[in-house]
Amino acid sequence: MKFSVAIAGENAPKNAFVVWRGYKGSIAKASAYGYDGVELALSEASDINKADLQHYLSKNHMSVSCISTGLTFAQKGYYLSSRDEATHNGAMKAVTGLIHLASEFGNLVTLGRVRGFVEENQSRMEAEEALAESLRTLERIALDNGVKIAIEPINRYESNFLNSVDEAAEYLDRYGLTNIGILADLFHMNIEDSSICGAIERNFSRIYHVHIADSNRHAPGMGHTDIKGVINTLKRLNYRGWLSVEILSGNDADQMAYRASSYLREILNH
Ligand code: LER
Ligand code: MN
Repeated sequence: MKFSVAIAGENAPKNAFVVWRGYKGSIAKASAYGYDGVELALSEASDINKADLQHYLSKNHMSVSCISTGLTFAQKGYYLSSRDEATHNGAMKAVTGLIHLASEFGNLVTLGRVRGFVEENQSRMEAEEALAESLRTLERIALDNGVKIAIEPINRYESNFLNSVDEAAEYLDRYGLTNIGILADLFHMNIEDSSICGAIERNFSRIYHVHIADSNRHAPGMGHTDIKGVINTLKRLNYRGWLSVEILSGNDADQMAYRASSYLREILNH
């Protein structure tokens, strides 16, 4: 199993949920701290210079685990299920650009809050259908480009729509979105799923990516989530995807990132 850590560009806004900022320094540091790759949080493809990115990756023998779209929502305010044309079109355009970028870097795009939510005066069914229609188009673009898409269930305090892994899997099944997978974030799962290992096992064919954080959203090993149990379940199921560290980094991001990678390496080596 390979590990990555979430990073963004130097100028990413404060609400970018990443451990480090600045591609050059973050990629070098991630490599030095024992990670195999980086997860890139981008708002749109033009956030990054592809030649520079390739150079930093090659120099440090690193890969991209996935491209995450949290900033498309957090920075630009775009989301797929929106009834507002400009907001919806902005999301479609940004995600399409990120799918093209992912065809060269990581081959996976994850959709968290950019999925959207149930708006005021909108029924759940309307939000579900609007998202499904967007996903159908994106699914086709992704397939044509050899890229996978995973939606991320997000806990109830951050979103009113698709909170648990079981719920997201049921939604994808119901709308026939067979080529779309799930990003299982252990922090959200600890709040929403009846059993983290149970939900992973039940929906394993859909699990394309894992965000790893402990119950308090600090480095794995610092809370009470059974991280070892989760990793052993993933190992037993022959999980081939990435474990990507997406944590609150506290006052010392370097120390937290180092702690996370050494704890994970220790578990995987035993
Ligand atoms: C994004 O991956 C995530 O987990 C969210 O909680 C960030 O708002
Ligand atoms: Mn996450």
